Amino acid sequence: MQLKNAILLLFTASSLTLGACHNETKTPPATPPAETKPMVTAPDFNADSAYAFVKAQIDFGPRVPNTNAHIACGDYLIAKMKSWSPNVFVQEGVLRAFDGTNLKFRNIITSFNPDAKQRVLLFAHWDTRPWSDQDSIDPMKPSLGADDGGSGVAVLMEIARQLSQLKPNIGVDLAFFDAEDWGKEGGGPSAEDSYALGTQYWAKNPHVPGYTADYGILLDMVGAKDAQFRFEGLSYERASSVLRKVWSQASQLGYSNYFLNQDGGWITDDHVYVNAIGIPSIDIIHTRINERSGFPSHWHTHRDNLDVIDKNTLKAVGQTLLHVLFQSAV
Ligand code: AHN
Ligand code: ZN
Repeated sequence: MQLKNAILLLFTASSLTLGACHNETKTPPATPPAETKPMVTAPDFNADSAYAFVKAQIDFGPRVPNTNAHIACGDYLIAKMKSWSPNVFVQEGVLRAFDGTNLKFRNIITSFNPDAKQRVLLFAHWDTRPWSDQDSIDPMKPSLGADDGGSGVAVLMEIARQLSQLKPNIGVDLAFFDAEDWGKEGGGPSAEDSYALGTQYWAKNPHVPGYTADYGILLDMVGAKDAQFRFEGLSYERASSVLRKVWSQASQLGYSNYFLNQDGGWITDDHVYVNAIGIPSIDIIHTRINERSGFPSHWHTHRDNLDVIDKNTLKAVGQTLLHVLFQSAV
């Protein structure tokens, strides 16, 4: 507890210092001294574009494995990513869900600057849950997964579009993992490892043999109005420097109303399996402390549709990530 507080204090102090520097760099002198490093400016994250990418996924309907909508949306995502990078890897196969269903899956991984040694992995799941089991109405029917599935992928698509135009010096890999959300509700030993099947497959069979990255960032439910992101337990334990980097960047950009300096509890999610292969990874996930589930009230309900999506949230997350990527590139 004491250690945590110390780290928190340190991080607040450093973000204030960096914040002061940030504004001064906006207008460089007309003739910078020769020894000055060129400034790397992050591009503007376009939230209208990201919103359109949420809607495009939603328009296919729920992206539940073994459905036509899932196939069609997968094809769409592959085509879009290929339009922005020549390095798109598609892994496909069949995975056995906890209930015995065989899920046809595709993991879609897009690389920028594939030969760079310094790499960052950004990831999200693109499938949606086959049930709306947190809803009292029609719990056996799927929801549209606008936030849960759609939002993370949309933010990464907009980042891909930006990276295709303005290349950073570092390598960036964007992974859309499949078969995340066909997991057992309620936790317990039988729910263990029932989520994130696509990521578990990738961790055992990386798209490039021996693949590694300096760190990873998972986006999960990053599109709802007034979203709140907290320090998730495993992220704090395994990748506290990444949490610090991201939260401090968000704070410099004025997004501290989304990125809270609070404990967020432990969440089983795709980042568990990426951490397990030695890539320190955080989970940017919307949590709600006043909800019994710990997640926003639309989570796993039919209310997870386009109505909950807010461009301001997409902007806060996307702009923060672009700054993190372009700062790492200096
Ligand atoms: C569990 O529900 C065990 N983990 C949250 C993973 C998840 C599902 N994220 C979005 N949907
Ligand atoms: Zn879910």
